[in-house]
Amino acid sequence: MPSATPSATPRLGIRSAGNVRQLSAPLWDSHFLRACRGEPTKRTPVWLMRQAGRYMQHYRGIRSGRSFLDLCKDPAMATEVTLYAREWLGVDAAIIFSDILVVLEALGLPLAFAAGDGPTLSRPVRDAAAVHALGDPIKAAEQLSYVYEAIRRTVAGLPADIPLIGFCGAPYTLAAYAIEGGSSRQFAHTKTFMYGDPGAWHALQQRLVLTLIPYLNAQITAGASCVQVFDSWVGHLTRADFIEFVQPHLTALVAGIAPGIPVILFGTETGHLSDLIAGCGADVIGVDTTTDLSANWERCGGPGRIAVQGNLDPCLLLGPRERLLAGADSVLKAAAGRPGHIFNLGHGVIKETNPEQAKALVEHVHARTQR
Ligand code: 1CP
Repeated sequence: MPSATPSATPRLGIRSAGNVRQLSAPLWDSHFLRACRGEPTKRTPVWLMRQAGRYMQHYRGIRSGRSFLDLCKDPAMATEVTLYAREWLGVDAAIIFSDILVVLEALGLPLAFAAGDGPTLSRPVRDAAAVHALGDPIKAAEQLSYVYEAIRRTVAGLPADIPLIGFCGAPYTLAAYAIEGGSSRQFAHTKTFMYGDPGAWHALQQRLVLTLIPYLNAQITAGASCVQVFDSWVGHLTRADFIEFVQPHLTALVAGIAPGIPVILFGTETGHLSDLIAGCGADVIGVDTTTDLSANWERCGGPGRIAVQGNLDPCLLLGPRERLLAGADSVLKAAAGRPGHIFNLGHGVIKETNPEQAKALVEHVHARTQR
């Protein structure tokens, strides 16, 4: 593989230590990775969280007759779903088809996705003994070899200038699923555990971090050239709780990821936490719909310090085309063409979305931002 030298002054970011993994020149210079590094791009890169999923007929066809987890564990199928969505939408990056919860299964928690319902983890972690009973982190990361195989196959099938994003759930959000035993609205069990036995909480966070570091690095070795950490539910915490219960662990996770590979930290309703999240070492901060993109960018240090990703309301994809495109223009206006903006939704594509709307959005962002 030909290697490339950095084509612009590296950002002030904490982790961008240059082209350490020796990415190919087309990848290094891709719109998406340039934007992650805060460098100018010929157009604003765009991808959509949950771009492969139930809103696509192709996905529903592949999924029919199989459980969601079986699909995740079949590298050929996961590759097919990832590549199809990327190509059909014409987006600037692919994200590997998988789920954040497979890590909990690999740590020994039985996981199921019942039709139409959210996930269930039938042996919730509710005390220190359950934390200690979790599996060995290195063995858990090894057990996820089907993810690495899907990444190898996907990278082989992608155009040379399209990066693949690897991902994981953040320690807080994974702990919340492990403790609740599934989805939650108020996270009462999680907070009871966290406040009631901080020692066990920190032990659980450490066990997760020790698993997620080799997991993400194996994804990078397999070919992921960026990673996104989904901290979907961390917005439920106050700043003080974030500092006490989350910050040290998220910081340790980011510090353990191979240098030179951009890290996107994403959470919803995290406007009050974004500077703290950025301070954990993110190269890119994910901005959700409820949060002002421009104000938050400045709060995290602004362009030149960090890149931003977001933040169109996914519900706009359900409405009339004109309103959708006007909404996209508002996001672009907030970013104001400043280097380091990656266009995305504020959260994942909703399953009722008409895929044509998603495709029109991608084309619109590309057309509007040619520079
Ligand atoms: O076919 C089906 O029935 C399964 C639906 C589905 C899909 C397509 C689930 C179940 N997960 C996924 C894929 C998925 N999940 C991806 C694929 C890549 C892509 O974006 O195209 C990713 C990145 C995730 C990540 C994920 N899973 C998150 C973080 C992102 C977010 O939305 O905040 C979370 C919280 C999950 C848990 C999860 N997986 C699936 C469900 C129904 C849930 C629960 C959500 C909840 O608790 O409300």
